Amino acid sequence: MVQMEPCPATAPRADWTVDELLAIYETPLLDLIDQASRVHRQHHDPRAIQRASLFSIKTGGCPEDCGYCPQSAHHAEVKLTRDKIMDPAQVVAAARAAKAGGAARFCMGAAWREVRDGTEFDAVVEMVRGVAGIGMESCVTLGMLKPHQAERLAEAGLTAYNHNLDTSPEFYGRVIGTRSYQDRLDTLAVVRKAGIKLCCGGIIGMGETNRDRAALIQVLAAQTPHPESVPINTLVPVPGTPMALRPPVEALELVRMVATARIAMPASQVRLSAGRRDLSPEAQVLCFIAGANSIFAGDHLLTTPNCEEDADTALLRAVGAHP
Ligand code: SAM
Ligand code: DTB
Ligand code: SF4
Repeated sequence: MVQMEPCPATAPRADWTVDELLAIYETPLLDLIDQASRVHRQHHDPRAIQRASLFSIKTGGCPEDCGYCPQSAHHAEVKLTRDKIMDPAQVVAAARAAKAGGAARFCMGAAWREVRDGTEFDAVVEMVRGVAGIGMESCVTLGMLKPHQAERLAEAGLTAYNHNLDTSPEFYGRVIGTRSYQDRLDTLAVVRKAGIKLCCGGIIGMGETNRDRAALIQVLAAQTPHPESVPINTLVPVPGTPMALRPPVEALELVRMVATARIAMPASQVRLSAGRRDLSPEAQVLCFIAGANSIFAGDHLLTTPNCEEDADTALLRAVGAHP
């Protein structure tokens, strides 16, 4: 049998440069969407749009100072009720309900800087085992992780670990002071080594430039293999956080970000994440055309409201989406 070389135009590349990605990001929109859509269709069924459900298993009081985040203890003016770790049985019941509502993936978030061994982590491992046991993809985001902890999560059946780089290395220090970009990269390597898939993306709308957006995608796409899942969040400006008064992002900028991520990481799942509530159905459809193939469904994200379930059902029906 003749061995076929992979098509050079679409084989995943790890050597994108920031300049190349910035040029893609700034391509006239009609051409950009067309290019991204072609790449998307070469690698995915465009009507396969996954619904993921988000659940906060430990809310608020986080020692990190992330400028965007309502859960940081540094932003004392945010009105948020802190909650300690949830009971695993309750979390698995929520996962079961999400599955019945059409979600294929259940994502659990904890407002921690890092994982500490002990009863709380034992509870998380139990949640992961329970979610895997009902046949859903599972994802957790718990902050920094040590190798033995990643191995325990892998053994419990965890599908993916979410750990966002959020923005470019250059802009990072303007957003977060309590940890470094390298800390983030180190945890990503620990996750990979344990054989867990990576869910890693970022946020637009924090005051970064187009070059910062391109630089974030450059770092993501330099991972080998690419993160299997790339969440693209738009800042949800929460009163009491330092970013509460940031001007909203133009929907077409989000379309550009999705398209650039899709072109740079053709085989990854690109997730239209926080901020979707402020998008019209038309803007969301443009994101799907440009390569987004997953949404967070459900009436809340971690601490902020999400889209109405009926509106999502109507949108997904209109585009002919199937899981
Ligand atoms: N503490 C863990 C961590 O930071 O990795 C997990 C939870 S943290 C809430 C998960 C992600 O949510 C962050 O990395 C950030 O990208 C996103 N996020 C948090 N607040 C947000 C906001 N106001 N708008 C958009 N995205 C946000
Ligand atoms: C991701 O990139 N976005 C999700 C998930 N991963 C954990 C979190 C969005 C949080 C939005 C603000 C909130 O609801 O607290
Ligand atoms: Fe803590 Fe994560 Fe929020 Fe940062 S993003 S303050 S680490 S919960």
